[in-house]
Amino acid sequence: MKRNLVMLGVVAVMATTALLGTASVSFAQNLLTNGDLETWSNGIPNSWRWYAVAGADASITQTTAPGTYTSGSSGALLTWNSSPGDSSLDTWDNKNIVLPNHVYKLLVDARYGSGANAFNTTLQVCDSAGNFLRQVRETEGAYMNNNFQTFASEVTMAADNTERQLSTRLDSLIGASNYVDNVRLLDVTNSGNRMLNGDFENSSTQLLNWRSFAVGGSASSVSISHDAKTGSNAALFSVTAVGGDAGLDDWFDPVGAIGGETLSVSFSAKNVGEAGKSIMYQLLQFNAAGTPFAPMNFTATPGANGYSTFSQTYTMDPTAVSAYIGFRIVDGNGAFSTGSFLIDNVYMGAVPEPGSLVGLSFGLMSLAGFLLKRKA
Ligand SMILES: [Ca+2]
Ligand SMILES: [Ca+2]
Repeated sequence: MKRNLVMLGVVAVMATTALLGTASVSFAQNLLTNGDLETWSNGIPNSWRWYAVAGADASITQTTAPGTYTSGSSGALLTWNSSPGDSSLDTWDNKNIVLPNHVYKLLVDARYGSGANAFNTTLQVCDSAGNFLRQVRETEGAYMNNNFQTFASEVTMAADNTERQLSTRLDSLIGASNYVDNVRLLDVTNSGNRMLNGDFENSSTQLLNWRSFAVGGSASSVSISHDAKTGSNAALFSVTAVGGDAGLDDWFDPVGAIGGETLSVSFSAKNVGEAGKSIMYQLLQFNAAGTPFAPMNFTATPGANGYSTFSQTYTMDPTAVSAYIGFRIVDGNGAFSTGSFLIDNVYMGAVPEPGSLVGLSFGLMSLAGFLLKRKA
């Protein structure tokens, strides 16, 4: 989960589903054939390629025992013994045709098997003839444990016609084995949440791609709470000492953005600490060189009795390729402060998060700005 990869145009999001009021949202469909690893032939999941070359000592096994898969009735155990060579489970022979200026999100369920803590997911970007151009590679080894977690990444295709195919690749390449299942490649350009793990449901114990930080004498903590707005998990973010900046953000994996588009941004939060404190949330976009544009700061003041939802629209510069959101805690004067908040359902996408469509379906477009005030 490295920022330089993101600057190449990485993005990811969870698919959302909803049918609310008179508005319907089309769900992003899995573009992968047999992404759930249910059908196999000759020891290989159909539509996938397994290869081990140049001396690589690696193997793949269909798994059906409880706890070794997350969808249907089977998954795969991928084993890489320490050796030279190259090996992976991938879709190189069955690449997905993709569209220019579209954002694609990869989701992979994986858990530790044995050996080293090493596991990588890669989106390989190819031209229309299938020639390799570049890749977005996420190293997830540090997050692996004995429970399945969902690892996410994202890529934005170039605006011209040069990038037209994607291959999905899973590997570790060193002495490690991992269980994998339920691999999904979603087009999140026009629907779906582009945030990676915006609902904090991808792991019951870790924040995964979220970053928490405290500098200049500040102290903060972040953990998974089960007092959630939706699903089972939310982020509990607390600042216990103030000296400099402290925040919770998606710095390592900002969402993929398309120049000139307007993104819908929303999140839910609850004050579980000192009264009178607010969340300052910052929106920031970057160009292809990784240069940030001027940040936009907004203040939200959730109450202590239940979650409140805040939303905003965010228009991209014509040269922007990614968009960031970060949360800080401030006092009534807008200064960095101690405090404690639960945050859930962080959403950035081309259309409002499905829950907001109730308002849209009745013409209440003013949802954006609801309970928000622009910080001077
Ligand atoms: Ca499965
Ligand atoms: Ca949640």
